[in-house]
Amino acid sequence: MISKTMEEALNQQIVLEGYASFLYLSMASWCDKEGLQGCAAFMHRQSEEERAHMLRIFHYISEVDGFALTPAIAQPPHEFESVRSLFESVYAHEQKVTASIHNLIALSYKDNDHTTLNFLQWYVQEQREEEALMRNILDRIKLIGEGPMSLFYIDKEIEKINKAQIAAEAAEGAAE
Ligand code: OFO
Repeated sequence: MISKTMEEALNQQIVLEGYASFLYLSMASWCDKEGLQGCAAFMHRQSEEERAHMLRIFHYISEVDGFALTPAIAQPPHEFESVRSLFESVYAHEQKVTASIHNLIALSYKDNDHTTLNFLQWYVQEQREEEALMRNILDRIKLIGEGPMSLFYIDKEIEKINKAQIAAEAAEGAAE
């Protein structure tokens, strides 16, 4: 059984993860419109991942006898200045999610709630990996540069990263 405060805080995290899922879906659509197929595929996969993150919390709340709420999601932006600014927004959003997970952890300690503390460890690792991935992408975009010719190479690079992510996830799934 979790505290009422924890239940509310976890429901807020559902909102954040759900927003991330829609934000990345919106980004996938923009990438498609710009002819960036590699980036679009990357964003579609990220969007699915965020939905899975949201559902993981949703199920957890029910499991510990709380009341999980479907989130009201604000419409995310659908226009982006450039690929670089798009990935900068992703990185900023991931940092926000990390801070929110850390606040949930602080609340778990305050509540002496070891069950939720244990549940949240998965998210700590996930956020570390996500932030590192986004920093890596931004570094590559900076290296390639952003002229009109660069977009093709950026897109190829993101496509490569996306395929590597899919392969890593498949390997992880097979090991489980
Ligand atoms: Fe679930 O917020 Fe990103 O990973």
